Amino acid sequence: MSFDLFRPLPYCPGCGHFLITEGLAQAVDKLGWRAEDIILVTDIGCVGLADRYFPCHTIHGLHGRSVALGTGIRLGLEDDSKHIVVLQGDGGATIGLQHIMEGARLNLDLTVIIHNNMLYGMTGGQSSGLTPVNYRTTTEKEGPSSAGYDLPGLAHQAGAPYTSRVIGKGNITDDLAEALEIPGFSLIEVLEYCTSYGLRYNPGEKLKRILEKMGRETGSWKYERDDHYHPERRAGLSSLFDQLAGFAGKYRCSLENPVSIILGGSAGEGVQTAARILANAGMIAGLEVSKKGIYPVTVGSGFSTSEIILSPDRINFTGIVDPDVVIIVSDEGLQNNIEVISNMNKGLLVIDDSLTAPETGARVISGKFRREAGKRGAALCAIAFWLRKEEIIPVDALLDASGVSKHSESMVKSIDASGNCNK
Ligand SMILES: Cc1ncc(C[n+]2csc(CCOP(=O)(O)OP(=O)(O)O)c2C)c(N)n1
Ligand code: SF4
Ligand SMILES: [Mg+2]
Repeated sequence: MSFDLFRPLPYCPGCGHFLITEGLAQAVDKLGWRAEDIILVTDIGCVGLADRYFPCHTIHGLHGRSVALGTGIRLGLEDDSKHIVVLQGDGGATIGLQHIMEGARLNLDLTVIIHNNMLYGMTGGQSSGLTPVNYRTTTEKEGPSSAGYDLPGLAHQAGAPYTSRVIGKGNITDDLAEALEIPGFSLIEVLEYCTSYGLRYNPGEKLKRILEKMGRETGSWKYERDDHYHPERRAGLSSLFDQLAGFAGKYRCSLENPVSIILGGSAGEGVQTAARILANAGMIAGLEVSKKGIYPVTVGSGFSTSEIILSPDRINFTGIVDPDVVIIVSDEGLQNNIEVISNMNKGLLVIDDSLTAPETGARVISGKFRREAGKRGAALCAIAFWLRKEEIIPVDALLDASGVSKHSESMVKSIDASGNCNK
């Protein structure tokens, strides 16, 4: 099976990240891994642009925390046949160094691919903890005076069964495949250029020469370890999912096809909570459910949107391109979703009556959600209003799901208010 990248890739011309991204796809092909068995975790930086080009599970986290995320996935996954691959820059590796050391020490089954272009590419070429002595950067015109970390060396010392360093030139597919294949923790550092900053400030510098000046070598370093973490070690511990187990299938639901819902409102107005309650209600009605939250990093201001899928069958793709239902309870939610609504040529738009629905091919119903349930209750009220009309799942399931919340009383009021929302 061919593991085709989506193209074109987003990097600047000549960027070393091309070689690694292409090489990784080829290495996966070489190993015969299936896309659904790969979980790609990407760090912040230009390195993190890669995830949307890989046709597998991807997670993009905070700067320096990709190894921590990979660790969480490994520890939480029952299925240890999944391959967790972390893509991180030298900047991310500096910020999250301890996570790498812990992964190596505990011998977690992860592969970390360090894109070492020796500086912070995405933010304009600042020095990182891996910048070599005298390698010129935006922040150090003559380059640092102290040596950057020897990452493969440190991870090796911490107990990694496999670490390696390669120069990002030619074809590195086999080097990547070797690191990927290792059971347990592996780290491969690829030394490469950021053409926009690294080469601009250090014209003519050769990667091989840089390495020589550092007194470091390419190669691989190994330990024999057969103690990598296995999910069986968790036997006897409870999982957060256990808390949901008792609810499953409590209500009957006759849904035959998946329903995708976009809920849009304002931050701080209970949108994500309402979406979670709908998702939980779906689960206690015996459905498969996915829920995503989309909001600005400021969290407490701006829009807040959630995407929920309710399905009688397994959900393989959690994206929503063409929603069946869009529920909008504030102007910020409307503006954030206006393009999706305008592109709808079927489905349903449920919108607060204080707002003007844009041109859309969807059927439009408006209701007095903000007036009846207040700004904090409007999202849940609108969901209940929709459920009463379409009977996708019983409103009782929504009430049940609200009952476990610490604000259950006000939530039940919001759901009850949905009976009075007709204009
Ligand atoms: C904790 C934190 N600090 C700083 C930033 C700002 N930031 C975003 S990308 C970036 C540089 C990334 O450099 P690197 O990890 O080497 O990746 P590259 O862009 O070189 O691929 C920085 C500093 C951030 N997002 N989070
Ligand atoms: S800024 Fe540097 S690291 Fe980022 S894509 Fe361009 S060349 Fe690559
Ligand atoms: Mg970098």
